[in-house]
Amino acid sequence: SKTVLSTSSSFSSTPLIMSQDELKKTAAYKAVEFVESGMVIGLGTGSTAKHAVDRIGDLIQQGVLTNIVGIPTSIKTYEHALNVNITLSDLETHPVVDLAIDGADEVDPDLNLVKGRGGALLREKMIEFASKKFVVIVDESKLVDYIGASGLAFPVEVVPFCWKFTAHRLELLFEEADCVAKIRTSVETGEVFVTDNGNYTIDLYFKKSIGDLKVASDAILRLPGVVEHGLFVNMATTVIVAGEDGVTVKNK
Ligand code: ABF
Repeated sequence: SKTVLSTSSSFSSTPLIMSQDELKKTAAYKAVEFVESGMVIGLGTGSTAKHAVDRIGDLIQQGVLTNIVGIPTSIKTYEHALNVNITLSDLETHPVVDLAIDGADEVDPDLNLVKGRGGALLREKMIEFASKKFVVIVDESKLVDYIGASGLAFPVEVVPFCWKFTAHRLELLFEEADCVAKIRTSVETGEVFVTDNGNYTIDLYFKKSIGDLKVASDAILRLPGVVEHGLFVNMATTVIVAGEDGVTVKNK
């Protein structure tokens, strides 16, 4: 089902041009409307999810939301959420999360996702798997016709041990999709990027479709050396998309 909410004011004849960051913020604020006092909330990572964390912090400060417990999906989000005074916990203390809010890199028409370009896919998947509701927040640039269509990285978290071997096995697995595997390096240092869990990230690039997503997901997970991947099949319950024409709420 689909709901479209207009962002344009009826008092203005000038079209409202929003920056990409404003679109992200619009989607994030809409998602926070689903948050209720007393909830355990999965706090996402990335520039879109950061707006949601800020908004939850503001509403707690204003006394609108009370008894909120946040479960951060990365060390970065942990630090940011502490700064905005959200009480934090983890999956061991709170194994059931009421609602998780997070961004994504690609969203297909069935609400399957690619995540992890922000480097936090493992904790994101663990926390979002434990969530009764998983609300994804994106600007419209993230919508794709099929997974892989953006031509951007499809991340796989691997153990550092013999990572070149794992990268090669991943390329072989997706030979028919003309897959190229690259180790992720840090933009700042040029060194190999190390995840919050002490692992490496192999970014896969496909020239063709990877076919059935569930089959692809299972095949990647069967490779020894792989920890987790950024394909989130059938996990999102809602996707909120902010675009120039308004906010669309897509429910699974
Ligand atoms: C997280 O942040 C990731 O899963 C995804 O890779 C990224 C999206 O980043 P942004 O919101 O900055 O576009 O949600």
